[in-house]
Amino acid sequence: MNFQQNTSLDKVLTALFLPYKKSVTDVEKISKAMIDADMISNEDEIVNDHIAFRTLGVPNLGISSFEKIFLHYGYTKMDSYYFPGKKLDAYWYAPPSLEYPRIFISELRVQDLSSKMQRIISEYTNAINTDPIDTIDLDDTKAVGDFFYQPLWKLPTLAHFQQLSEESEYAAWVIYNRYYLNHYTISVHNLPSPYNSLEVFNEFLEGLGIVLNNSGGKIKTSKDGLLRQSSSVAEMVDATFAHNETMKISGSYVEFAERSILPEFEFLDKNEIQREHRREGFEAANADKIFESTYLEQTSKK
Ligand code: OOG
Ligand code: NI
Repeated sequence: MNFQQNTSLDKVLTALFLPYKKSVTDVEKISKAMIDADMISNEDEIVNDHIAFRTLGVPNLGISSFEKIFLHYGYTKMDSYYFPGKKLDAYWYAPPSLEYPRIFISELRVQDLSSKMQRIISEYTNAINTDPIDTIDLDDTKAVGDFFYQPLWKLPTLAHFQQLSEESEYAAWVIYNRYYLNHYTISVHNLPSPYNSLEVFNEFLEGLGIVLNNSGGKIKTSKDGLLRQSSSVAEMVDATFAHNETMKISGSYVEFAERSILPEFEFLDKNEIQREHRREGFEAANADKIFESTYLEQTSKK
């Protein structure tokens, strides 16, 4: 992450990253160990492949609302993905220039849940009659930064959180965590050898005590073999629900991506390789398993 506050987009990304880094202690643990192992000399040298957000697909919320922030900052909407089992839709967004991370935004298909779940969700969202994004000045980086962590609906009850979890752990996560940054992603291919291979980097992480998501295997590989991804299991956070009830629930996590050089650029010299020469985009089958980084089956391994 580059913390030079040069552009408005830098300011927004920094405002997003700092609360996330504070709550996900694995972030700093990994950066420090990477410095100690001479992979990088400071955290700013880590190339952030992408960041991800989760949303609820109801009127005035969801992707069509949330994406306005990043479209305003010059991002371009790219491919869509559909996850029938998890009842999710998603898009990825290409940044205005290559030094910025890609963005992955998913949305719960609330209309596909049981009517009981829909009733619980609407208890929180039905008071939202206009798009909350339209109330902020998108040029005001402070207002945008604050918006990500601002409550948009009342604090959920623990009972509702638990009921939602039974049908959709994603729904429960969003009802509590809202637009909290879900993960940032270390570009493993940019690291010095041998750490630029996900196998080696994962061993390094496990040596630090980082627990990896093993749903579908620790390394998720795209059909073309060129995009490989791993992730930590989410950090557990102390959540305070309505009526001051508390419970430890899943917060956010860290992802690790290795993008290989596209076959048409394999003739290039190593030092000529830029981001545009590597595999772009995302892969639905990889993403489907990465979502589970916040699911109980994974977090209970911690
Ligand atoms: C996003 C999971 C998908 C990827 O890179 O494919 C993903 C989430 O957990 O919200 O991050
Ligand atoms: Ni991701």
